[in-house]
Amino acid sequence: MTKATIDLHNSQRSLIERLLEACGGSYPPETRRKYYITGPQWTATYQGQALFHAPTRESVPPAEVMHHFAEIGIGYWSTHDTDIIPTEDLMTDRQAEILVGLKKSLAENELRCSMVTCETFFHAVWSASPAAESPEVRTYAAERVKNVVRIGHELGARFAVYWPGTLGYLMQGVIDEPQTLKWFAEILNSACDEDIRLAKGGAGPTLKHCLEAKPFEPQAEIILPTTDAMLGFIQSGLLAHPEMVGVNPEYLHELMWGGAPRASLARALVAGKLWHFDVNDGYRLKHDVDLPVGLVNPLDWLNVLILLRAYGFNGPFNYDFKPPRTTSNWGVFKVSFPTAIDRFITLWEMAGEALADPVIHEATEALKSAPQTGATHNAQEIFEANRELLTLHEVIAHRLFQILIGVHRGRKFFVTG
Ligand code: GLO
Ligand code: MG
Ligand code: MG
Repeated sequence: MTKATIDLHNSQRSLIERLLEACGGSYPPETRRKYYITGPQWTATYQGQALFHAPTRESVPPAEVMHHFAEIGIGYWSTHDTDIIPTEDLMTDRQAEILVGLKKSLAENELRCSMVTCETFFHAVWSASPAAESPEVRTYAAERVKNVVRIGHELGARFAVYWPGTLGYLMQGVIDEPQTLKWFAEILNSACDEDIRLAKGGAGPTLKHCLEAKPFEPQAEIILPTTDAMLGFIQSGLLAHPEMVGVNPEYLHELMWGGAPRASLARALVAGKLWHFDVNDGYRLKHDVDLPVGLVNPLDWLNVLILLRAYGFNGPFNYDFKPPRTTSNWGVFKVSFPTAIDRFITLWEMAGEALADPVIHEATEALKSAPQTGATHNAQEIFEANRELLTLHEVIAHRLFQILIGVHRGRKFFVTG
């Protein structure tokens, strides 16, 4: 880079810093650290590439990512096995050396590893999925997930996540779905068995194993496309240790199939399986754009957080987003992560306000104490008794909008001209 380019970049950075400062509303690192926010290695190092896009950024090694996370106030780090260890070095002595270095970097940055996940979608070996027809692919997959469990214990993680992105097909009729599901379950059973073995050997409590669904991409059709499908799979009888397995819904993955993330989360909550949550944003029925939280659906996000606060969700919020490819390497840590966290904290606090809001409270209580007609067989009479009361639904929705834009705190808008 020439000196002129370096000067240009520095002046552009100053401009961005000045404008961010002018935005205000950011929280200090100590405040950010109070939330169970986990920063994935793969988000930080994402280079902006996609099927039709060349990379726009350099990759960022774990030690550097951890240093940035510590500065921002992100308390936890998560990783795929292959984000930190090249595929050819997995399960070798080199793996052990790399883990020693990572533990040192975690300690130096006062960071904790919250979650480990197995890459079972990128390498060519997974072209027919981890639960492929070839027994050797499946044996290798089982070794890989067992290894991830060992890495998890080594790094002090509490969660293991499995996103079986390639468990599906591009062309119809080419795989045997029930058989594939059985094979996939056997792989997960190996991970749980290994975990139990390690726990018995004194490695500490077993990990929480969380399944993550996504409706499509990279395959056209996915056999376990939604969080509901995962919940069904957990109870299918195929898993040897269903009590060790829960879900990691991802906000955008539920939108992608046209579902309501809040309702998906609610179903996982009542099943007692909502253990981990991937946070990001995007659009219904489009591909996995993984935008930073709150930039597309802030009202929906507010409502998601109201639900999670109301029902005491205490698991990690894992920042599984992709910093936009228009953002620079510098911008990933100066803009993407801090602003995404600050929007989350703001929405979390607003969710608290909504839960304490007297208007919403009174409206909700009034709906629940609707007049009792005693006419349990008369639809029209019951409807009439509720007719005016039900208008409260729209009042609640209006109030939530006001909370989102700050009117409830006296923010005013004037019509001019
Ligand atoms: C892809 C998924 C992916 C998983 C990750 C963790 O769309 O969201 O990022 O969350 O592999 O298992
Ligand atoms: Mg995800
Ligand atoms: Mg995703």
